[in-house]
Amino acid sequence: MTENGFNMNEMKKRILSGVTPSGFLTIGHITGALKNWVEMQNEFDSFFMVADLHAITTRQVAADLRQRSLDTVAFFLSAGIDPEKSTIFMQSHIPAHAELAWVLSCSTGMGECQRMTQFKDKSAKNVDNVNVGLFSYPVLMACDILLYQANYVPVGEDQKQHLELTRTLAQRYNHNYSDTFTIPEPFIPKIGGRIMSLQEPTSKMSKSDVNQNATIYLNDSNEMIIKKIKRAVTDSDALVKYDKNKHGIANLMELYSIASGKSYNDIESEFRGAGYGDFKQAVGESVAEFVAPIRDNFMKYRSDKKLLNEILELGREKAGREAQKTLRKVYKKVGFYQL
Ligand code: AQP
Repeated sequence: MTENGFNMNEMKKRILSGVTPSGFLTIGHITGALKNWVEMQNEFDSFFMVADLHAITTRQVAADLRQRSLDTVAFFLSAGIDPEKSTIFMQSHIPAHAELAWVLSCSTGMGECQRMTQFKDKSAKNVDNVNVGLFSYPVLMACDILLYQANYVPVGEDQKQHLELTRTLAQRYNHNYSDTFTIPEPFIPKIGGRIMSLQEPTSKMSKSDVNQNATIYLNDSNEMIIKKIKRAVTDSDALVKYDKNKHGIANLMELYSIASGKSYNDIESEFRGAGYGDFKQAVGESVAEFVAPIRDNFMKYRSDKKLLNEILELGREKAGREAQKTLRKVYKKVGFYQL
């Protein structure tokens, strides 16, 4: 077993995960996704994608989306994803995602998509743009996973319902047409803090939050990080003690723990009798120190467009080959005439 609880015997199993390039990545993406992927890539046949097809379920400015997509690849690398070990690719470079999505849409019930809590949440947030893509997003996500015959999908709590639907759709297809898809299992890493908004600590920290003070972006300067943490919403107890009902303080303690490696007990002892001001200063400095090397690496990789394109080209070849294998089987089984 490794630190995160990954089993060394799982070497041949495959994982797939992705990040939507709908904004600049946040510290939550490191703690909740990339940090785990870096470890997982040593044990699994790993596919990591930039989910640009998913990004357009909410309005995007084309030029920004193009930049953010490449930024996301650079962040994968700066967090430690190794293109020699992992397949890194852009979702829109593999047409099989959209092609399989049509096939699976035709065997997905309206009610199955309507039930998804993320659809309800995102519809509420985007009342002027409740589009069909937002509605059928979980079908596309199912295809992302099933095309690569992934055994495991590292998911946060908020994606568990989508993965359950993926399993249902795969089982249905296998039942109707004979075994085609691997049924994926959720993989919820033991380490992987869900980082909450600094301004509304009962909601997840999100890259597309309109309130810039709510989110620590991975390109924020040290000064900016310290300032945002100083402004973080807490409570009036002035007691640095871990209590999941003290949402703001619990979130800052989690950030401090991840950035410094200290346990909650150590943190409570360190700040016994101190006020929130001293605590926030220490959290800010520690988080700034944690983010700095990722930001520096990002600058280095992002300025090397040739390297990023080469990695994406390799990813397109490898992912495309795997995806085509599955799509060909599916087309044949549903009865599409093949030349
Ligand atoms: N705050 C977070 N804490 C822990 N994990 C997080 N992840 C994202 N934010 C946090 C994890 O990162 C992976 C990819 O996320 P994504 O960007 O594709 O989707 P998301 O979860 O919808 O991220 P955002 O920032 O909230 O996007 P927007 O603002 O566009 O809706 C996931 O594994 C996720 O758990």
